Amino acid sequence: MQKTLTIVHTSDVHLDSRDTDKATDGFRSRAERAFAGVVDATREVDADLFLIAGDLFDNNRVDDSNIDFVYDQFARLDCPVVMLPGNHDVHDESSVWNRFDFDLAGDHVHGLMAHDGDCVTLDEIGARVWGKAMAEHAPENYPLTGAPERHDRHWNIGMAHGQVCERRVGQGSSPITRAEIRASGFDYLALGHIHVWAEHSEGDTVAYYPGSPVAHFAGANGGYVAVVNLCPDDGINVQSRKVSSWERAMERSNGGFPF
Ligand SMILES: [Mn+2]
Repeated sequence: MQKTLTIVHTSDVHLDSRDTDKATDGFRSRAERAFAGVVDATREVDADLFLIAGDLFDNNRVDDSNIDFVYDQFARLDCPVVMLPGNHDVHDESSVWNRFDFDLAGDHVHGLMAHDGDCVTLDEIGARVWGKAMAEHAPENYPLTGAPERHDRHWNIGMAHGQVCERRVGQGSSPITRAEIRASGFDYLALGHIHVWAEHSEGDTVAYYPGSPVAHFAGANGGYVAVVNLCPDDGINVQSRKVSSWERAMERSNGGFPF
């Protein structure tokens, strides 16, 4: 049965330890620092569920130390974590996800890794989370095709990494049409790929891109996560929460001199 839930939703962290010249506060990169900030926010709001909608890793060749960093961050959480690959960490033969050890990450960590769609049922919080791992970021990859029927006893959560558009034709890779969102049956659709905050709700489905939590990747007004409250009586409320700031990144990248 549906219960009141709080979800923290992020995407597009682009973890890559090569950004070492921006190391501060014990982190090796702005992406690491921002991701730790996302985990801090997840703890602070006492989230029931943490969603990462693609591009957690910047590419499939990232050093194993980046994966170890993610294990360490997930060890700070006790809520379920559900992750979907994106186009930078695409789920192919050479995928970083083939090196990710879910046993090491912990029982609370789940990946949606099937190319025809995967669904995690979390009865303890009354939620089902569906998403389809992309094998290739291509115009023929349709992130919402094959979504399951609704289960009315659960919150029906979708995850999709791609570009929201009017029509598939001529709209680039991994298209997600407005009509597909409207017909999806999801209560909440956790989008990823676009680096700035944007709402794409359609019909009864609330849908957001939270943008990258790394302000440096998102522009002057970036650096947010989405905090999603789902309430059986009052519906779904989504708020942005700042986890990193451009000013701070600029200040730090100039040796602490603010200008
Ligand atoms: Mn992407």
